[in-house]
Amino acid sequence: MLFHGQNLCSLAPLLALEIADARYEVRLVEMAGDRLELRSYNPAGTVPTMLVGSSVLTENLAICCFIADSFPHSQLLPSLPLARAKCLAWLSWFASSMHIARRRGRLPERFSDAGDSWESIRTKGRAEYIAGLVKINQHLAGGPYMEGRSPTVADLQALLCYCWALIDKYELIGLTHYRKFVQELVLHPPIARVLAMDRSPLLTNTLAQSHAKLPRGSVQ
Ligand SMILES: N[C@@H](CCC(=O)N[C@@H](CS)C(=O)NCC(=O)O)C(=O)O
Repeated sequence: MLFHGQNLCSLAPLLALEIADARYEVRLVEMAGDRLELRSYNPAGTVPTMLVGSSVLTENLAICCFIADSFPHSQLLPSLPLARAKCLAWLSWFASSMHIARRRGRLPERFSDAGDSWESIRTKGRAEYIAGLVKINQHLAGGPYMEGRSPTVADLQALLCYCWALIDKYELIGLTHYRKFVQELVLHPPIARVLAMDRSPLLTNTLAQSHAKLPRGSVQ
């Protein structure tokens, strides 16, 4: 079972489960609430958190790799060592750079107790996020995907970051390769199903709405 928060970073493993055609349950977490059930498994109360038998798995990178390795037919992680390492390099970069830049832009109080530094933390976080979007756009010029000829977990992270860019109202004009990549990915039926469940802004301006039916994973 996967604990997921709407339009949060748990979107990436949720997409991976649906693409892999896995049987799974998803527990939608109200992040503004007490998250008691989630905290009983993961005291930090963060998503994604995944229950695998009697084990509790945390950390986006680890969960995405676990899903990819559990369903090799999905090809969500390349099997050749170099391609796999490049994919992992992207995952690591997303986790340590993009996710943190977004947090600095939205929650500067997590980085300093000094209120007079928050505006500066926020501004720098947003600048780093937009620089990251530009880097992804440039990389995708050599597309069609972040790595290889079929979607991998690195592409799910790129999709997530575009979703956040829409939510956080970044200026996306000029990111033509990135936009084309997103418009193509959201047409994949498993991706469209999950985005519909999440009421994702990624669907608003795309053709993917017509592909969107609820995912097979039961939502509780
Ligand atoms: N290092 C963790 C970070 C997980 C994380 O912070 N998730 C956010 C949502 S994107 C969360 O649950 N935030 C709630 C909180 O920090 O209270 C990972 O990569 O999975």
